[in-house]
Amino acid sequence: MASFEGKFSDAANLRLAIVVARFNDLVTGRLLSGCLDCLSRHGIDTSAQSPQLDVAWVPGSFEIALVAQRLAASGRYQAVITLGAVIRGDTPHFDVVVAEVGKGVAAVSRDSGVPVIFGVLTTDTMQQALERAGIKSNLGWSYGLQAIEMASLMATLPA
Ligand code: INI
Repeated sequence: MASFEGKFSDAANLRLAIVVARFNDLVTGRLLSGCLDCLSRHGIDTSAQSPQLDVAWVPGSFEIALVAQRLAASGRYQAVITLGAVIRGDTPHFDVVVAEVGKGVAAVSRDSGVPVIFGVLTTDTMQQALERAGIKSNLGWSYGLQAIEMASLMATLPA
């Protein structure tokens, strides 16, 4: 029996990309900070000159999947992390944005074979979003960890 699992110890060799939405940047900026903290503490160079990490900013969560698709298709990254915040109270088209980004990110990951981490918060209120972006915990940190785990796991699976 083969057993496959990702490791967190070889992250220093990874090349990752993050796609982050500017909409609700009070939230997404905090998610990005938490994510970078996780990556840095696992040995990834997160400096502005880093050869290991690229960050792409998009206007809103609706645009995340398109840019994630381009990055995943480039073959340069072992994982792509998406960060966004869609807040029901802010928009009558909440459901449209959520459906687009959710289905879009899943399709990009499946079609490209590159793990694309779904780090888009969907909440009813700004308070709930902020609680998940640093006031209580910072899910950006978890998304970084999940990217490292998935990149490592994919490298161990049969071709
Ligand atoms: N984008 C978000 O990331 N979060 C939101 O809550 C949101 N609201 O409220 O509308 C939002 N809208 C912008 C959308 O993602 C696109 O950028 C825009 O429609 C242009 O295509």
